[in-house]
Amino acid sequence: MMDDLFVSLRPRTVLADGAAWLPGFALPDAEVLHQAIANVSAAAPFRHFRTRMGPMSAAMTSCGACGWTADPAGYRYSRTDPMTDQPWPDMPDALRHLAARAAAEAGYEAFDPVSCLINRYAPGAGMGLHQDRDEGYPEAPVVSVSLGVPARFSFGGSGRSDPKQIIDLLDGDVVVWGGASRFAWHGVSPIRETFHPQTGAMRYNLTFRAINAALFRP
Ligand SMILES: O=C(O)CCC(=O)C(=O)O
Repeated sequence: MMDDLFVSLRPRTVLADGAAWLPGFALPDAEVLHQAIANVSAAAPFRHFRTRMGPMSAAMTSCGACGWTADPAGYRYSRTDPMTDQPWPDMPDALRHLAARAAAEAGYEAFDPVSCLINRYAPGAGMGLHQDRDEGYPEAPVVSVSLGVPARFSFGGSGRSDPKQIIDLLDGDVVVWGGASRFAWHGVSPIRETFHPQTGAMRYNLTFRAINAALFRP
């Protein structure tokens, strides 16, 4: 009841051509999402990838046919987890269906993600401004699901210095960007120290992507 009231106070918002913010969209699936995160991270543990710039502040894991990895040589999507040399855990159907429903709600029918990157942010962790441009599938949107403590999300245009909208993403919020916004610059400010009953001090974010299979590496 309170959830319904809260969601109705934060209406669905078009952020830009092709981009939508769906407050609370994933709340009904929260239990399933938390269980999926626990199952995936039991098989493919969260880790802080080391890039040329040093360790990333968000811990990451993936599920699906390919996962996102980084090392000092660069970023890529790989079929196997470099930590275990095993394929990434399967993407649970409930996650795939949630992502497809959110995409459809934002106007993208038949979204079929093959990769789900799961980020875990402790207080102080964030993600610098970037574009998602290595997927080789510009016609498919990115679907991003927030869980746990709030995050300040910056969403700009396809030019790095374009003006940014700053939105506070809460538990269960979903942002979808595709079409004219597919290459929008976006980032997450350092997470503030606060508390959520299901995640403690943590924020989780799941990003679903369709990726051109020709770009998968072993
Ligand atoms: O955590 C978020 O809200 C965004 C995550 C993100 O931008 C990414 O994984 O590329």
